[in-house]
Amino acid sequence: MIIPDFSSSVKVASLDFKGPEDIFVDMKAGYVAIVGKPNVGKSTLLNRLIGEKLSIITDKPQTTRHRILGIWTENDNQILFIDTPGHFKPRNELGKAMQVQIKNAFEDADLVLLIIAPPFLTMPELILSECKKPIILLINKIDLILEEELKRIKENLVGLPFNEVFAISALKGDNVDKLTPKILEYLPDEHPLYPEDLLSNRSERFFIEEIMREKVFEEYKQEIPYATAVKVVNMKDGEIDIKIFVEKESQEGIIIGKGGRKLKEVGTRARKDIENFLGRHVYLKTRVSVRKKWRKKKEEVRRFGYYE
Ligand SMILES: Nc1nc2c(ncn2[C@@H]2O[C@H](COP(=O)(O)OP(=O)(O)OP(=O)(O)O)[C@@H](O)[C@H]2O)c(=O)[nH]1
Ligand SMILES: [Mg+2]
Repeated sequence: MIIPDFSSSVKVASLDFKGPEDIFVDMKAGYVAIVGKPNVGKSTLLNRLIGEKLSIITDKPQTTRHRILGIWTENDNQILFIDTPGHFKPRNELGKAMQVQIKNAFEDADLVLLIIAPPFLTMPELILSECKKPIILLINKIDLILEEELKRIKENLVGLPFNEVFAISALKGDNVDKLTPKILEYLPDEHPLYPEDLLSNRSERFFIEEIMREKVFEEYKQEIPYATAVKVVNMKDGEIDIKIFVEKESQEGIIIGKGGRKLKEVGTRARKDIENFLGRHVYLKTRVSVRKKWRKKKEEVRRFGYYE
């Protein structure tokens, strides 16, 4: 990762230099955490703000498991959006790790975007009590909310500690363009922290694993997506070895399907998206492996990279 060194340009400007606060007076940069319950549209919003698919999106809750940085840069201003897992009560070590990611995102953030959306239009009390940063409330999925209902929701917000409220549709784009100018008002005077052409700090490997996980979430039902973790075990000369980990032998069978047909189908769909993402052809080799009750074991959860 390259972080630009601005020290030489500061020296050039030293004739008019009055104090440290003058240095970056025309520049804004900072971290903005996107938080809310599962499935409210956090990742959809991140992707729309950045204009690229960085975070995977499915119609199932608890899709996102990591903090995912999306870098927005315009006219020397930089917003570092952090997509987070949904806020829920954890039932295993994976769930706990996901909740730690939210806590860390809060700590890093200069501003929080708290999203609510139907059918979860109640306030996530826990987030409100834990968050000490300015909060912009986003009422998402307005394409699914009747005008009357929206009016009622807004009336119920009186007295709650929000700095701003926007009603948006992350999916359709309604009002999303109004967010960035408002967000910049809450960020410190600071120079860009990342090169302006960078969109994320995540590796190719990470995105490949996430694309495969998205296909697993889309293709399998019930407990299977949740019991699955994906790792790229090798990447060389256009050949990618991927391992899909599950918790039980019975799940291994379901993933593979009769005669290996299901896994082949999932692999093909993942390969197409991976090729699209990388902009080149790849050969994908996918295997399935059992890691008994990995979600209950802190060490396993850590090994899969969910504690960062
Ligand atoms: N109708 C409608 N659907 C939306 C909107 N925003 C997101 N969705 C849908 O809501 C579902 C969940 O979206 P995600 O972006 O994955 O939600 P999330 O909050 O990141 O979910 P987790 O990662 O599981 O916490 C997907 O099916 C999206 O297409 C919206 O503005 N309108
Ligand atoms: Mg998400």
